[in-house]
Amino acid sequence: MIRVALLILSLCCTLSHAELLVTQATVRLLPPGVPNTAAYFTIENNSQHAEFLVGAKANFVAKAEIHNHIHHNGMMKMQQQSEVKIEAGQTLHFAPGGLHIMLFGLKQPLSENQVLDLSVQTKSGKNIRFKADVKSPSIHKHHH
Ligand SMILES: [Cu+2]
Repeated sequence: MIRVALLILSLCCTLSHAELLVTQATVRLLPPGVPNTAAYFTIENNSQHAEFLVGAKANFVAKAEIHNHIHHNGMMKMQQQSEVKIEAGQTLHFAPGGLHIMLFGLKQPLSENQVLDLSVQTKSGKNIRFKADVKSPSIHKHHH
């Protein structure tokens, strides 16, 4: 009886306190025929230690990479990131003009409000799966 109660208790708390929590995930909707797009989200590190994002996956594209925008000779350029550090307790925003998941080679056209499955991988071996809504870009533009 006690063991069952403990099991339920531990299950509930594991689920409600995800160590790495992804929220507000979106994939940018681009005009038909544009093969590449990007995903944005907020990620919270609720653990007691730093985590490193080392990769991304999405089965609706040929390839997904973690990118950031850097200033180079007065120009904005995108660069693939081999790892992105998230400090313990830190919330990191993947947003237009900064960090993003670059999505190369869409396998099928996207439509507004479609829900897509994505995941990010950490150096510690975690695979964090999340859902992203397809949204038209609003105020900010993301140049490629
Ligand atoms: Cu990019």
